[in-house]
Amino acid sequence: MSFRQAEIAPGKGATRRIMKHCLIVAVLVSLVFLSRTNFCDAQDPTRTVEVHAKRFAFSPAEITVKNGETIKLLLTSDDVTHSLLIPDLNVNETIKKGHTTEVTITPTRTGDFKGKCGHFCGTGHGSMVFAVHVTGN
Ligand SMILES: [Cu+2]
Repeated sequence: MSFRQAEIAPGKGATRRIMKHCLIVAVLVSLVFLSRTNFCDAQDPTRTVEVHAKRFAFSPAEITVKNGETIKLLLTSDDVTHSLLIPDLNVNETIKKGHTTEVTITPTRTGDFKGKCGHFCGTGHGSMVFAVHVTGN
């Protein structure tokens, strides 16, 4: 190694180290960004609806949403543990008393989607139904 190369080499190494660190930071920033993005529900909710579960009904018991609209449901229980199960919209959330469960839905087709309580909560459990009506734009 000549004197000149020895003089240059540390500078190149430092540049490589800085570039490597920048690359690592860029990858980490990308991972954080990607982890915060839910591609199924990429939009911000246009509406928030509070839904109360109480033996033996949901209130409201039905909601109407436009196809493609993103809405956030805030689920709370006024008595015991319930759940909201809407299989066709991929909703399956436990609703515990004293805790608000958030679920965001973006229907991609029109129709009436039936939901129900999926957690046995007493004799009237079978009548705890919910419906999401998805209308065209
Ligand atoms: Cu129930």
